[in-house]
Amino acid sequence: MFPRDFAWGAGTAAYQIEGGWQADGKGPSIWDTFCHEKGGVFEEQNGDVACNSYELWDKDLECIQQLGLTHYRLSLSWARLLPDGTARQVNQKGVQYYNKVIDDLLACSVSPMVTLYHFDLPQALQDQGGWKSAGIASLFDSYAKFCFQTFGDRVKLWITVNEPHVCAKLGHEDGIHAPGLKEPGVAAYLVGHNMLRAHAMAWHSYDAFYRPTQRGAVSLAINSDWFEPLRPGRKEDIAAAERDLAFTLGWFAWPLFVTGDYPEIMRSAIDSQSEMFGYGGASRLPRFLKDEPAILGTADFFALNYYTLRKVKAAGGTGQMCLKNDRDAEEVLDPSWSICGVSWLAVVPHGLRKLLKYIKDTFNHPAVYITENGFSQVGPVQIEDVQRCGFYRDVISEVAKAIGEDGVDVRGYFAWSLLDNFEWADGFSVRFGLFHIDFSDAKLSRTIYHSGQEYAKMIRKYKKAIEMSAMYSSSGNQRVSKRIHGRKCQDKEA
Ligand code: GBH
Repeated sequence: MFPRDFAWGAGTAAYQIEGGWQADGKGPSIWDTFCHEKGGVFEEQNGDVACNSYELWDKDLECIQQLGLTHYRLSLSWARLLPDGTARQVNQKGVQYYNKVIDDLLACSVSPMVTLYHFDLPQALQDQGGWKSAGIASLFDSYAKFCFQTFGDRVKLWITVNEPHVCAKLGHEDGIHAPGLKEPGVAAYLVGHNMLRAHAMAWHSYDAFYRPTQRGAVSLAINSDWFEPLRPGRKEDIAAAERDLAFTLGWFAWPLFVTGDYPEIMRSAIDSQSEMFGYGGASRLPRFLKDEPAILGTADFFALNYYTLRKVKAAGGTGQMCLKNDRDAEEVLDPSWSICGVSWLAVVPHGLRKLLKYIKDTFNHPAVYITENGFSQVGPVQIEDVQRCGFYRDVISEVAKAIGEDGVDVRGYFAWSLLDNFEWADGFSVRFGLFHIDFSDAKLSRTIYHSGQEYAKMIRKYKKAIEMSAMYSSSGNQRVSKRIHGRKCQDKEA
């Protein structure tokens, strides 16, 4: 079912794995500050050392090879490359580190997918207003150009910003992620807006200056659950599910893929709540300006982070002007779903297939990469993680159905995560890795979970099938080749 050149990957993010928080001239990021200020993270843990991938990259590479990945998704630490966030001063040691990572991957026939921003703004830029300030977009653009220039000869898949929704809401509304701001109902929309502007500027820079020679692709990673009405016959629940989709997926996908502006459902909900609360002035949801680079069409593929499904019913206001109140949807977990580790993560693999179909139908059949999907463990370590093995089998078969039966153009799947790592506000207590790390042991040795072996097995099986089909087609046996190739091949023949 999986097409030739399908990307089998796993992902990580700089702050979650690298450590070396002030090694070799790296500048501080907002996560360094957030963790060191205490109070925001489980047991006051921090990413000062994390998996120490800054020093143990060779070990990570062994893990990647052991899985047989074709792709590896990593993020660059902005403050490791540009300590004060600007290109005025480049940290060559940082450049060397990522050059080595990228070169080593390519030498092992693994393609890098590189995220420019995964939650870790240089503190120096936060001090100037961070993502709330309009000027951040051109600062990000300069950083992006620096990265395209430096690494783009070898990196062909780029993610500008990871999960703007999470940065906006958790970082600026709830205050549970860095920079820890709690400015409900206003800051998150502004931050999301500036992230879209930053992304679009970087995409236009790539398109004009780098694409002609580098020939890569650039997108922004959107996280979304799949939402279903709790009572499918009830109009108000259907509307609540639509609102939820608009406020998560639509918030970023509508501007990029549909209209160049936010979904109308979202704007009208926000504006009518503003009126209710007597909030004067301009809409809390900013408008894109005509004289700025266009947003529409600035995603070369759809990058989706999917974790779970929610059933939704109409909520009734919270009494406070905030995102939750604007969304006005109450999310319910079906008691029949098992919960893995964290409270928000119900195991519902079929939600991914439904979301993929929705993306195909709504956003004009884009190429899709599933840039994150995973399953966590909390409590006693289980190396024999039977449940997670089943999860990966199930979710990958849902992806196969999305491709084979629904005709979604899925180009790749990235498990989250390669390693157990620093899980943001949950510290090291929540483990998403395909490899286990004992963080109390100074060696930080990596041990494969059974689910890692299971994933490796699936990748091997895929590679075998591709190899066989190549053999058959070169010997002219079309019928067998057709069976192995699946839909893609039939399409080509038709
Ligand atoms: C991803 O976000 C991140 O990109 C990645 O860095 C992270 O390690 C991974 O997920 C696993 O969490 O705490 O109840 O307010 C996934 C999307 C959205 C899922 C926010 C958790 C928090 C719910 N996340 N959500 S709550």
